[in-house]
Amino acid sequence: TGICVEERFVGCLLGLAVGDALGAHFEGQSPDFMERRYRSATDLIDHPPPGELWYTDDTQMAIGVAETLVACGRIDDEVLCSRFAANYLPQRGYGRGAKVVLQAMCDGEDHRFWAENLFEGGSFGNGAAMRVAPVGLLFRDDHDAVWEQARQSSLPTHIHPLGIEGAQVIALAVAIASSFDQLDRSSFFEELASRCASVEYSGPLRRAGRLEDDRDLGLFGNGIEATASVVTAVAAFGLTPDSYEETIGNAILLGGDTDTIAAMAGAISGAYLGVNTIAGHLLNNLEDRKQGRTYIKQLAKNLHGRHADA
Ligand code: F2R
Ligand code: MG
Ligand code: MG
Ligand code: MG
Repeated sequence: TGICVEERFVGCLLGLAVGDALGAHFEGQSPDFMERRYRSATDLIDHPPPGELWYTDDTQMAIGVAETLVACGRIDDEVLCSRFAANYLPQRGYGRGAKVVLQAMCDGEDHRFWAENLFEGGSFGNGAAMRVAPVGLLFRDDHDAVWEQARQSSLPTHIHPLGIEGAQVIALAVAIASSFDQLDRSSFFEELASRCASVEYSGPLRRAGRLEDDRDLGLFGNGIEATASVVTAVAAFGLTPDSYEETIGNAILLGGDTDTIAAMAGAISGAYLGVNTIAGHLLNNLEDRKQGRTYIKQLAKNLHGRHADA
């Protein structure tokens, strides 16, 4: 098909934002509610809630990661924290712990103390995975670098090994997806699984590689913990790699952490299929003030410029 690399960078970041913003309408709903409201993924995509699509913390923090990579060519902890603080808007809807850590960053306080102590062993929320896609794009040609830079991008807020590994899985999925015209599904899942140190990811990733039926997607979870949403997002992409719409639609129909699962699945799908795959009626409805659609598109192009220079 020959999708150019810049289209993939733009598709990834806008695919993340559109998945987040559409999913945000349903965050916290039960699977039963979703099933009663929509007949299928296509039904949901064809009949989105009316009005502008507003993105949430997932996109806002992914913007901070991308800005850092454009400015530094890698994750610089100080720059990343200053971008997170500058972009912090509580009304975007952040995780309970993330809010405390980010407020401390804004106030110039010891945010590391909170990242280490709010939860036993640190956070394994999906907040590091939801924002990591730009890392997978910039380092797509070096999978060891993807793995290490994804870890670095997690540390300001998520130091629990399962929070970090969730981010590493999503970043690598983006890197691989952005590199192929014709994805080999079994080697995709096998590479992801074999990189993982935790059985919490490697086992489900291998099962996801054999998934046939979208009705089984929910078995991988729909929760706010990385272990209950990262594999689900990758599995949603793996089921329908040739359709961005079905991928995010199936992710959102699961209920639960819909914005985040659709953001992660949408980023992988957009990196594989390119920006032209995203339905116009969704993309054109994405908010476009300040750091909206136009800004995100330019940010993706600048990130691609960084990649081309490397
Ligand atoms: N928070 C939300 N949505 C609900 C509220 C939105 C509402 N509309 C509003 O306006 O406030 N969504 C966003 O949060 C998720 C990402 O969360 P993140 O950044 O990982 O935050 P946190 O607090 O670090 O982790 C989330 C929760 O996971 C549980 N948890 C994490 N580590 C734990 C541990 N070691 N032990 C026990 N539990 C742990 C906690 O319940 C955390 O609060 C995304 O969905 C994003 O969209
Ligand atoms: Mg969110
Ligand atoms: Mg977070
Ligand atoms: Mg969420």
